[in-house]
Amino acid sequence: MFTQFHNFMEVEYLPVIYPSDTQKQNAVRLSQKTSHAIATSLNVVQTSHSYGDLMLLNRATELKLENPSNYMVEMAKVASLFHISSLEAVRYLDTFSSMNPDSSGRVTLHDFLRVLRLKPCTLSKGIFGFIDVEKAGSITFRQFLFASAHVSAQPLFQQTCELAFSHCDTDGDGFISIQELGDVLKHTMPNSNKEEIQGMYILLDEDKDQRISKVDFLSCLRRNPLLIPVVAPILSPT
Ligand SMILES: [Ca+2]
Ligand SMILES: [Ca+2]
Repeated sequence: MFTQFHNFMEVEYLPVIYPSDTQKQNAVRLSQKTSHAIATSLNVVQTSHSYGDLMLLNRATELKLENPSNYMVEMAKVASLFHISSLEAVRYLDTFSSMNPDSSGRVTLHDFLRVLRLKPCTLSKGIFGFIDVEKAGSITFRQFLFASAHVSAQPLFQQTCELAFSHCDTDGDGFISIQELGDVLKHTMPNSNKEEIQGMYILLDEDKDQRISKVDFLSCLRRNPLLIPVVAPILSPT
């Protein structure tokens, strides 16, 4: 463009947008009205992309994912639906990226299970099926993010995680031993072998000090809320 002798451009002044009484109280509504006016003038669809999408795009590029634009999710909408921050969305992208998405940004059951240290069983396939709303046999980042954020946005999520910890720590010493974890997985993922239990143990031990504290446990579930049914079997009193 700058090698041309002449460049022509057109400037269109949009009408001034005045906030209504409601919009004076709510800046978000005013911004929606303004962005609608801009989108209409440009003859484009108004979307909910925000700076968070740029963060996701940049992270996808850093992670060398093919077609990084596959990982934009209209972050403003996601944030208002599930109250998650852009940083949390970027963390979910890091996890999703380790599931080896293909060039169209889709992840298979096999890679999903590998990263979450799950074995193929009724429960783990059910979790995947919960994300795979289109029943396509593979999931996108948007679906993974929506499902994870939906679970962690449940009002009782934090309380359920804390109860799950107490339930797992049967001897009450403040840590979950591999034996205690094995007892829980026996119910949720029957016939888990030593290696599979060890895999879940390593995943839950966030600070890698060879023991699962409550902090490890809660932090791992915050980052991987889809694991809650695996570590929280029946919490009702027996
Ligand atoms: Ca214990
Ligand atoms: Ca630990």
